[in-house]
Amino acid sequence: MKIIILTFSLFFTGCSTLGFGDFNSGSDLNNNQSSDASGKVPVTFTYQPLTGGKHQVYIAGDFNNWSENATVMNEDDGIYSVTLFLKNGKYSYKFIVDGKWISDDNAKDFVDDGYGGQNSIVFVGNKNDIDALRKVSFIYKPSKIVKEVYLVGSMNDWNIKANKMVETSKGVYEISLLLKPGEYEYKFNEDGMFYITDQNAKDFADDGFGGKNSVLVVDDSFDKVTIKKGDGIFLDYGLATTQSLENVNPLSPLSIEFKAKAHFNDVENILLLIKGDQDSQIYEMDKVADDGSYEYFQKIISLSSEDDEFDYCFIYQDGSERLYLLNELFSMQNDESKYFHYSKSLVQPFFTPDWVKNGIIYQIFTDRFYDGSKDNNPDFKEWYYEGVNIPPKKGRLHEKYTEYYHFEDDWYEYSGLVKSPYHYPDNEGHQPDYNSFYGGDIAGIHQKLDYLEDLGITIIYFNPLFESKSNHKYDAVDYMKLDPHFGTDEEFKAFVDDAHSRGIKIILDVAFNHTGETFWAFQDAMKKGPKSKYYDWYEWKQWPLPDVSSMNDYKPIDYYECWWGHGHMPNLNFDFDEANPSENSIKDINLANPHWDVVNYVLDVGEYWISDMNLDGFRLDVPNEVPFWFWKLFRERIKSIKPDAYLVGELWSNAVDWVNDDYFDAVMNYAYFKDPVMRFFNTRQCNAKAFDRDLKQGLLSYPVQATQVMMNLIDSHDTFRYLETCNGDISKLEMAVLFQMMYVGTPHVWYGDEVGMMGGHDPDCRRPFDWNYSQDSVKVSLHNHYKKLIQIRKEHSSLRTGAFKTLIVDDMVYGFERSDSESTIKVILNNDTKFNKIILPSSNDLYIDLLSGNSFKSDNGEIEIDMPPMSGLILK
Ligand SMILES: [Ca+2]
Ligand SMILES: [Ca+2]
Ligand SMILES: [Ca+2]
Ligand SMILES: [Ca+2]
Repeated sequence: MKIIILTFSLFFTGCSTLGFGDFNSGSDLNNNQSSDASGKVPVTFTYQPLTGGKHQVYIAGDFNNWSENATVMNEDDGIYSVTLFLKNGKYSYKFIVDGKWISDDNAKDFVDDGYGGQNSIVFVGNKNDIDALRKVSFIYKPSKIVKEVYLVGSMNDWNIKANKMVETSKGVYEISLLLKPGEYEYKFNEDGMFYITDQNAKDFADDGFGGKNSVLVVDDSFDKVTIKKGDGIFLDYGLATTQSLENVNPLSPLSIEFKAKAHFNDVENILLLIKGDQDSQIYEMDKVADDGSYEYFQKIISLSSEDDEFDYCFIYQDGSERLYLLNELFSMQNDESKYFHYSKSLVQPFFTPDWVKNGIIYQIFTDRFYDGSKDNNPDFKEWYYEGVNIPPKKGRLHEKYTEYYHFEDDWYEYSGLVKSPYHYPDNEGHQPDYNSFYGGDIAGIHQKLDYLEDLGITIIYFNPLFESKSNHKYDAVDYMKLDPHFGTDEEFKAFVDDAHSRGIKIILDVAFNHTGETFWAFQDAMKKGPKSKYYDWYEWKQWPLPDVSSMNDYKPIDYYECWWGHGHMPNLNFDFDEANPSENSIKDINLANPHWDVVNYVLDVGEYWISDMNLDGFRLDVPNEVPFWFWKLFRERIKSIKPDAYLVGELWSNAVDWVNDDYFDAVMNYAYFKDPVMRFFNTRQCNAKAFDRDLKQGLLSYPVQATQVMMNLIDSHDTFRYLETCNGDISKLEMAVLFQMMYVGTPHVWYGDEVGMMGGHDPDCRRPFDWNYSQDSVKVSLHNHYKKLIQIRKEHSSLRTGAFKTLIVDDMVYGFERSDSESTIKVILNNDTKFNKIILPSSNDLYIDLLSGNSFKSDNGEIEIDMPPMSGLILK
């Protein structure tokens, strides 16, 4: 057990991280010893077994190529040790005790070992020196003409837009980065679409998709960049100099947030200078957070009128020097003519909907939630099912390219979702099944509205509802038609009205990159060819199409642009001048040649669902595959009809380019919610420190009003179910949900997670809802856990829109605080397999745990709590 003591007096202003553990110096690494002629110093590693008797102990690490048996540790008086001669540097290692790999608990630092555990780290020499950033340059010469090139890799969490390379000479792209020593995997990305391996790399690794990542080891051979506070030297590398939401963000018409960032530990403070008509005001900015790479400063200024205008700049101070952040440049000289200018017309306010800040989202895949009406179940009589609604003869499978659309009579029979018994064998198994239907519908969801309301849901997010051939409906026959097997327009409108009357809003998933092959415009083009009015709604490469039945290697993408090569999802042509995918990267509509028939039609589709069907927002499918300029028009149209509509993009990595007043209110928060949650709570590949760092990157990347409406999901229709990944360990899900309901951003529940549903790769994660859950006490208890946490969130505005502050990052213990003028709540999560004792200084005499109802009394100004493994506290 570990004792974790919380000392409030040690907080910085705003967010900070603290963690105290009982670190004993077991393996005593004396780094002050003099080095020998080869520059190596002796380093002694020690291991003390927990149990007596003889053991076989080895050490494996970077220094011996992780050999299992090269370096033996010898026993003396029950302690095993070995002394190695190592050059200055950073080394990972583990002990191997009787064949078992274990980390050295007494190490000063740890790193994920990639297998769910941790390697211990030893620094030989000066840690700051070893860990100093290095200047690393990347060069890439594309083999064809491209518009943009990005460096994408582990250095930027595979964020596609983080590091754009600059064309330094014709056809040659370069970028220099400051990187910590370590190993990085990366690729180059052309035009936001094509990933290219750097063939000039010294090493390669499998990329998990059948290709190779390039590998770069950043070590002593790269130039060191030392960052120091108080030395009068500034590092402005990588800091933005243009006016954007990242540095000026109106929180309300009269309250303007200014933000600036500096490299970690580089500057003493940052000032905000506001130049008025007569005199200038200088404000010291508050340091509000750091993420290990940067420090973030903030100052909120109140205006006297929303029409106020003024010039401003930021002043970085370090030692006796000042550095001015001016419009488009950093300068050691003050230059008033280059100040930024604030006016309400230049800095468009970006407001996100309050109902989303206060909401709980529930995502429904309609065919699989509840079958409320047998009358509308699919009978496959539509023209597009002709020839694909006949089962193969007994004992046979379908030929390639043929499908069998069918109905499953048994709601709980989902084996076909893993392996279709009807499909042509592909590779070793059978293809999964997107063509089987269970009959779920709007009537069913309407009948279960009480269930959702009781759970505490306030927003329903529907996967597409358009008439479509498949069960997932991402292949629309008609964007303006509700699938008749889901219900009639009247049924749907009545459902929406009833939901609204209960305070439940509705958002719809829309896929505008591609239609179905059954879509009327595509059908017309297929029938009439280039003579069709709609032929150019798509991008053709060859016409006519071949006779598929006589081909063995038909690839639709050789004939027309389609989504990821899927011929039944042809891509719409938004821009006459540019082909898919390069039409997507254009932001300025003046640089595009819009296909107005397509554009206006799709805008009308948005209007239809938001107006005629009275919905409240959209989830935008693959928005990075549709032009930026289109989304700007889309936002304008939708917000002109419903100013508080919610627009949320499906973007899996950092999406700062998209989250602003031009495009989306938020994104599905895979990058800064789901991924860290999986690593900390589910696969347990990271500790609280890394978890906190990943969360902070999200909180600090986006404006606060966007972080409050991020769709914080644990699962979706595109992922394995959380419980599948952790083999049904409910306690791991309970911990994640506890965190989710207390954290910044709108909690999202994928239908059925709340009753412990399992399921792997889609479509297996889309199994029919388990309505038998009520007969299983474990599932009922999980359901109640969700319900209780949702209630607690609803009762405390601090959990929805309050400030966030980290309290504890200690190995697997994580604690944070949410606060506003109404309440302060401390959440402590012992995500550990052992007991931990938490000691809180008691500013309160009494804390109540809102989850269990237990109270904790102060004793001598402290409150001591023994936390069982895998448990959480919500202290008020
Ligand atoms: Ca400095
Ligand atoms: Ca039905
Ligand atoms: Ca085009
Ligand atoms: Ca596209």
